[in-house]
Amino acid sequence: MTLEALIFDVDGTLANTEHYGHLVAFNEAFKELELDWFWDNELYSKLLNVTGGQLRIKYYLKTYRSDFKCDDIDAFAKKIHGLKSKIYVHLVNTGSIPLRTGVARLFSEARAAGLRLAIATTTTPANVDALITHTLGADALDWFEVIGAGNVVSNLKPAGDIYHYVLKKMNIRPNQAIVFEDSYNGIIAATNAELKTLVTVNEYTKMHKFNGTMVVLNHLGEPNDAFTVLDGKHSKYTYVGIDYLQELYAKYC
Ligand code: XBP
Ligand code: MG
Repeated sequence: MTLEALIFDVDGTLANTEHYGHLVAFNEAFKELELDWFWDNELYSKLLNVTGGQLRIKYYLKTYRSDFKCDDIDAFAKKIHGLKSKIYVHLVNTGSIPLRTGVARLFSEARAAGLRLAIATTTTPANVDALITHTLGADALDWFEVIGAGNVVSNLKPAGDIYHYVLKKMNIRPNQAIVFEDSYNGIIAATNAELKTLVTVNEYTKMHKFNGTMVVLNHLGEPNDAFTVLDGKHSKYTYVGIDYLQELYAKYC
């Protein structure tokens, strides 16, 4: 078997979307709807254990606002989420959310090497489209053979469904791909689909437990900005390029 494809999570992996995008947009939506709710970083870090914005809102209501009265919680969460998604896309389109270190370079190297690219995320599809086109260019969506996003599957991460969906669409086996993730839920999802992961942590996930991953890094690195290995074996490489991925692939996949 040879390395055929790279599959990327979006939130927290391609960009720090949670901090600069989702959290800001949730709070802005609460304000516009005149709700006296405010999610600070500490609370959001806990709420992130629940994937999917609508499920996160419902979890918050159940856990922290049990006094809140509402006839139809599902419809209310949907309304808040709809507004939040619009605000999020606006934030992306006004340049509030840059890509993380090494992401644009790796895409470019992977394309030059003929690797197939895909996305596997639980976020709303419009969010992915906005982030990719705003940060990488209008034609960049075409770089991805499959964009598995949102509720295209019924069970969000940590279920493996989104990864099974992407593998099926690409017609490849788990041992032909490497996954890029940032969170515990993401690792579990990929592992449930028998995929091997390279993790780049962020402020919300650096304390997560990552069992069974190939390597955990602080970011993908650049030729002039070395990554730090947080868990896993060191090698001669200091940034994630195709040669480093081939080394990991030969060792773990
Ligand atoms: C991302 C998520 C998403 C976003 C919000 O998880 O959990 O729910 O926080 O997106 P992952 P929506 O990175 O593992 O895919 O509000 O559009 O659901
Ligand atoms: Mg993520």
